[in-house]
Amino acid sequence: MSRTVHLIGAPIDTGQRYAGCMMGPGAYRVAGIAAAIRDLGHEVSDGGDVALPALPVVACANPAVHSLAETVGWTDVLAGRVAASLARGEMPVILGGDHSLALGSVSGAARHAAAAGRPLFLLWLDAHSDFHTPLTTTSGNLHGTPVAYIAGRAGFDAFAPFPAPIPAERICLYGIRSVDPAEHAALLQHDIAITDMRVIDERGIVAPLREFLQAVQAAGGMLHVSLDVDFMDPSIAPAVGTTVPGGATFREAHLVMELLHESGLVTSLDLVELNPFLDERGRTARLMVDLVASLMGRKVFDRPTRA
Ligand code: HAR
Ligand code: MN
Ligand code: MN
Ligand code: MN
Repeated sequence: MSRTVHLIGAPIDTGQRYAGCMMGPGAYRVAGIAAAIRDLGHEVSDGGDVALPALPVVACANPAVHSLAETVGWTDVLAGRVAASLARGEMPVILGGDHSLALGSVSGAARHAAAAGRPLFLLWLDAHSDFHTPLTTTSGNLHGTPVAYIAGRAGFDAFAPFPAPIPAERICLYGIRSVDPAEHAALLQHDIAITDMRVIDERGIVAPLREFLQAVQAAGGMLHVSLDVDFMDPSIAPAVGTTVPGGATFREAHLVMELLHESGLVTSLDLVELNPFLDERGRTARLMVDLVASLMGRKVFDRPTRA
């Protein structure tokens, strides 16, 4: 199926403390993301990079939190851009930028899904659960909070209320291997299914994902995929500030993307946490572009689609 893909650059690095994610959109463009998608028969437009609006005046009771006003500003502008792209019938692909951008991109997807009367599902491919609220984070890094915002947890007073919070059973955290104690307690209360690396080791990378995709399909849902560079093992994806050993291998990551392609269900995509300043001769940027190509239909050998 041929798609119309809309690239949205999100040069955001205020969600954490390593400078460099702001160069992510440029690195994806240099690595040839538009051509890679176009070569697969899709249309691609590039909306350029979003700009930070005038900062709102906001406050948070947790003194550890930093860059709150910037994060609220990015969230507002990205939500609008993603919702507008979906309303045009496009598949928005957000070129990050750290994971705080998902506060905005998923807000935009949720706003559109609510208007379209369709349930929104979320696949979170990440080493981290990102389930802190601004009140529970000890690092103060808001890239560790988007899943909590999306699930409708309290503590996000500085932000616009999340449009139609996603119920726990429509959220799938995949590849998880770093969860803080406060996140762990909250996840248990929210009953979100966690496919952590232990589950993937036991069951393989395919079975849990197929189950989730079948649920999306059965509900006629939209599917937002948020791909964090640290979903992959740092040995193949070193360009990230928060490396955690034991991540997905090269083939596991591609297989996830190939299954997503076959499902035909993905309606929007984030590429997050790439820090080109930490890369080795562009290999992580090129891996991410190749993964996007797999998600958009690149195959080594084109056999008829499996039943
Ligand atoms: N849980 C830790 C914190 O809140 C680490 C969060 C890291 N998040 C990302 N995105 N790198 O997944 O600081
Ligand atoms: Mn993340
Ligand atoms: Mn992560
Ligand atoms: Mn709940």
